[in-house]
Amino acid sequence: MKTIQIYTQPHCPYCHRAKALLDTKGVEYQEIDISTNTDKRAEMMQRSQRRTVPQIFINDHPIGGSDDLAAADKDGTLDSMLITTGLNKPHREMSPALR
Ligand SMILES: N[C@@H](CCC(=O)N[C@@H](CS)C(=O)NCC(=O)O)C(=O)O
Repeated sequence: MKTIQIYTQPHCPYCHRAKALLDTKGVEYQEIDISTNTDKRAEMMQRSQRRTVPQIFINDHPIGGSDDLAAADKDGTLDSMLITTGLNKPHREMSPALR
């Protein structure tokens, strides 16, 4: 399944910034709060080889943190990745009224 995953903690400004950027793209993402889940924290560190939040993955590909996501947005890499993966178009059931 094509997914965007973001590991976060509450009260983390970088996490809020990264999620706000993803929200501007209109994409859906899975948020994984590691604040109360040591298994998920270990999973994040193992996958990213980093210990800070947020950590973002697009189709299992490690993007990095909020600054990395912003840099990828600025240079166009993020948009290309979302288009290539088809993640820029969330599949939603069309309302019968619109069919
Ligand atoms: N440059 C990183 C900074 C991330 C960062 O500093 N996150 C804080 C929480 S807001 C953190 O994980 N601090 C714990 C630590 O530094 O070990 C980014 O853009 O994601």
